[in-house]
Amino acid sequence: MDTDRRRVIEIVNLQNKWRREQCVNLIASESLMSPLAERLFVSDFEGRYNEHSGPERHYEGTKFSYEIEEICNELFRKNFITRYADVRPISGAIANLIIYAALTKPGDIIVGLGIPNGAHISHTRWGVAGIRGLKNVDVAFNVATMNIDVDKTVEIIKKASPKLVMLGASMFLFPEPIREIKEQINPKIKIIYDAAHVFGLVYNKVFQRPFDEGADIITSSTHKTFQGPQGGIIIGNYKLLHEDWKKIDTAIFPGTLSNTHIHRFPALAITALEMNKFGRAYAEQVVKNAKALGRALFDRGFKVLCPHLGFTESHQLILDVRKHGGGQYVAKQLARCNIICNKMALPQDSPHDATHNPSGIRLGVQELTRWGMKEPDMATVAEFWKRAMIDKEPTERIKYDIIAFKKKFNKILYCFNPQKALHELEKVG
Ligand code: DSN
Repeated sequence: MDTDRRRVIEIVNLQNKWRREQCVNLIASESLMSPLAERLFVSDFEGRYNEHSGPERHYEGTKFSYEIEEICNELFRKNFITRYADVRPISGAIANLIIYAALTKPGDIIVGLGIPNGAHISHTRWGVAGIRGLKNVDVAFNVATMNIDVDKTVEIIKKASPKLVMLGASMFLFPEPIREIKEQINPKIKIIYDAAHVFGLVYNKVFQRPFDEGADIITSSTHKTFQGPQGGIIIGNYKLLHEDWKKIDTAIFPGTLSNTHIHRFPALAITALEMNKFGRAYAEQVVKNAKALGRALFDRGFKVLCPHLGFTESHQLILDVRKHGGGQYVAKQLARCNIICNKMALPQDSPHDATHNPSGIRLGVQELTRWGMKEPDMATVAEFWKRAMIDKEPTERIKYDIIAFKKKFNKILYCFNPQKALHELEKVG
């Protein structure tokens, strides 16, 4: 028993030291909360319930739970200039399930990107869309631009008559043609924009403006480029009919969720407030860093997709690494050097290759940006890649240099001064 207890504590310490102090973290879906958000993540809210439909609450003891939830909702309503925001979904996939429960019936069709083109699993029959009994039809995808082919996709939508079009993706380099699609399809078909990967960029208005461009609803997680606690959110366009928002409210509770994990709301509110103050500079630097890393890897001989388009307009880069042994091999080899990233299926991969050793690697620079890295540091990261995958230097030597490199970046930026904020917290306490 004692051994297990010691090991649990040790594991947490090892994880903190390894991933925070010794690694170059490049997984595009991960995040790093600010010190203040992290400090507020654990509280009494952790063990409490606050089930409700609209204002009708089913438990007592919820006056502060209600207030913190409303502070969060209001921060997002203000940012997206709408009456409709709900932070209760506990993840991005659950946010999508809620939309399906509210706005579709089993047997309905949805159109999405499709797994080979980078769709999130929850937009497909293999994920929560399948649990709702939906059938997914894929858009037409232009591999040269890594984006949706509008004309062919409009044809597909007209033929399939879907209830919803699910935009947004897990492989997400460029703004999607929301406006062009919206203008050409039946206005009754709702466009849902799953912003999960780019939410921190969208929130700070450096990627695309989904509502201005015609999306009816945004679903998202709150923990990728928006570097808050893990969770989900649904935001409605101000033009959405109130009766549709009511259906979503009912689909949240009692439809899909019981408890809503209240303890994440203080951290979520702090992250939104930090984004309001520092987010624009952060988001702009994320995109600059992604482009700089793309250029630096390309110049060192790596096949980074879309050089003719500046590689990316988001936090992500996609590399075709077939000549280096495939995505699975490369990701594992880099991990031996403490460079953490993930394999990625590319549109041309067969289903077998996609799940075993796909052609691609996906990178995201949001965490490196948060640690204060800028464009010249991206060249250093690319050099580590080259040493690992082209020069094939011993992994231990590269790891040693990466640990030394990471030591220079030991403060989380684009957030409230933690000492000052925590001091204030003690006074408030
Ligand atoms: N599957 C995650 C990713 O894109 O990494 C998102 O849920």
